[in-house]
Amino acid sequence: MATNRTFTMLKPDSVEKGYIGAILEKINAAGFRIVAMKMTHMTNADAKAFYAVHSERPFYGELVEYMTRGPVVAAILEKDNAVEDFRALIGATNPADAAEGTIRKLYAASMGENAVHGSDSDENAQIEGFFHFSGREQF
Ligand code: FUP
Repeated sequence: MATNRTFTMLKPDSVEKGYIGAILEKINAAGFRIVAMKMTHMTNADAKAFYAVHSERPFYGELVEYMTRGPVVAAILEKDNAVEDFRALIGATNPADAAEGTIRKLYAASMGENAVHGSDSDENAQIEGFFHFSGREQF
């Protein structure tokens, strides 16, 4: 499996506010190829599993509630240095700390509702990609 890939979700707030097109434009303009993409509404069990690493954190319940309140757009993206470059494109977790021009600076409301997800390692990109897409959807 190629490691020049990352996984993203345009989170429920982005979908609700009509930002899907604008965010995909930023992703395309930054040179990412969209390998796979779907709109999907995560169940409670899905969100709990996806964010299991945060299960002991105080914000876990709110995070699961937010991520299940509406559909997300899940996608696998390809580019040299995809994980790091995509993290740079989206900006800091808290939009108040995000650099000018980043997706979170432009489109995120708060730390809790921060518009987009980006994998934090090649290993997690692969795990998260397979969470949402079968192998044959990842060409
Ligand atoms: P990121 O990798 O930037 O998406 O951020 P994390 O994996 O650290 O956190 C995952 C999600 O948990 C964030 F997108 C938002 C939420 N979160 C909070 O709501 N409060 C926090 O203090 C940290 C994260």
